[in-house]
Amino acid sequence: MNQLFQAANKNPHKIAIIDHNGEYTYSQLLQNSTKIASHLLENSADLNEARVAFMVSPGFEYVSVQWAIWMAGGIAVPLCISYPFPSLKYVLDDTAATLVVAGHEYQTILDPIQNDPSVRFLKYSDFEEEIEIKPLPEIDENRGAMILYTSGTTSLPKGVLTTHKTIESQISTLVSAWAWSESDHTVGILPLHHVHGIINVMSCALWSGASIHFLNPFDAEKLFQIFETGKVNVFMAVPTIYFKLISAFESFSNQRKTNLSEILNGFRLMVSGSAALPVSVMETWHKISGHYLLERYGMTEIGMAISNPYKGERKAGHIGQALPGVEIRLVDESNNLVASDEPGEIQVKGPGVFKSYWGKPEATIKTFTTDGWFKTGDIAQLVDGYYKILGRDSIDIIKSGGYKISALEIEEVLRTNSNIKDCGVVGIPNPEWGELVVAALITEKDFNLDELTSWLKERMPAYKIPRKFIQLDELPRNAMGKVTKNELKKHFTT
Ligand code: MCA
Ligand code: AMP
Repeated sequence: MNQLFQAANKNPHKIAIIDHNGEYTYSQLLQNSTKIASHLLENSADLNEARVAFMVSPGFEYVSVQWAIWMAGGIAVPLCISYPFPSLKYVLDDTAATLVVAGHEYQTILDPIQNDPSVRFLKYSDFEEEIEIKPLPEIDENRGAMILYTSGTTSLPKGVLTTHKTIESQISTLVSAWAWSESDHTVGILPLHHVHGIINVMSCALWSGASIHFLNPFDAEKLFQIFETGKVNVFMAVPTIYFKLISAFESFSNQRKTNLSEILNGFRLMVSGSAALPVSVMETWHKISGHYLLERYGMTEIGMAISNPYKGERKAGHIGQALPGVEIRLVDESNNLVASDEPGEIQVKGPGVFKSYWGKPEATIKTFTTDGWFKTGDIAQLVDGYYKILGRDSIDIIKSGGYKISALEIEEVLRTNSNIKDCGVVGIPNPEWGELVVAALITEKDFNLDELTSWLKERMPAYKIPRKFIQLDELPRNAMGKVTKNELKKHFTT
């Protein structure tokens, strides 16, 4: 990640990060990261791709630890700060993380692994101790750098391994396509265990010598107050956040609305992605801010692949064209190219594509064609030179609040409840969340649904928990006995 650190060196006195503790320059960031790298290295010269899981506050602490892991030759495994322990444990076990870093807010939840002999457990406060700065290892750009977890068509999330080179390519492509510069000032509100928050917002800003103001957790009122300081000029979010911002904006006084609209109008760039941007949201946001949101398309496995133009027409309901350096093709079920106006699966090739699913060689092989195209599972059509997403090939993948959620994963957890005999989870359209996760249950007779949500909260993050439950006598099935999810969805719309 040398280019990222070199860029930081160019602007030593510039403010890199603003968070709940204060402001930090690029020089402070580099110094702190180097010091933490020495702590991580301890007696070794190179972490040699050891997985370092870290659960620290979004802001200066997060970036310092992430950069330190990269400097010391480890693979960064960011843990979601809202996960309950079983979800964290899954990631720790799956990556076989040998180092775990905990910010002080997260020490209690990680308590159960403090005495695990296979793990070196470090508190963020340990890094405050003085240490002799150690020489940093030379890191080949093809070495592993990060593992992010993504849900898919299998029941358990898969770790997506990217290299230093992949990440640099993902960042530099966006920096140039969206004209990032050191005069930019953005806000970090997205979770830092996914590409959108890590690459598109945080790393692009830092690569460019810009400033990033972290706000955690997301809060529409607090975000508008940051906008009202007049410093922000670049903003990126998922459609749900734009929906929430519109609702908040509508409750403001006319004077505040006028003032905010003027401020928003002065932004250089506003981007939406991670899920389909409803045309109505795009239009309402345009009325508020004067901006047509730049919608783009990406995936954990590929970074960003398709984008509406920075300069040029941004089409509502469309994701744009291939980004420079990214090859895109649309194919049918036999991997043959479709006719130019026909729908097909998006397949991607390019330097931003991930290396492998961590520890899952068969899944990795299955997700690429024999000639090296990554199969996204998203169906699109090229309409007047702009790609348009039509849907996904699997009904078991749900997008809610910008998060990708596996229906199968939730079903598997539900089935471990002794009162649930069977279940079916689906996503139903919802204007705020994109899709809402809902579940049909076949339960024991006296089962009390009220306690189910708190039971689930101990087992999965809030965003995966079904928001509606219905009880059925049986699930709709086809002749083969498979649950027909399209039929099941109808039970929630009536
Ligand atoms: C939370 N709640 C929900 C959901 N999530 N209700 C329905 N559906 C959901 N999905 C409920 C909570 O349980 C709670 O309810 C209430 O909403 C507030 O919860 P909270 O967690 O505070 O929600 P929030 O902070 O308002 O969260 C909304 C959010 C968040 C900020 C939009 O979902 C978010 O950060 N999404 C971004 C995800 C993301 O970055 N995805 C990128 C991955 P109660 O009060 O009743 O308990 S995709 C990616 O990286 C690719 C590469 C790409 O293309 O970008
Ligand atoms: P994730 O695996 O969490 O990285 O989510 C990637 C998925 O999000 C893609 O495969 C798409 O299904 C979806 N996605 C991302 N951007 C968009 C977009 N602009 N429009 C529609 N779907 C999108």
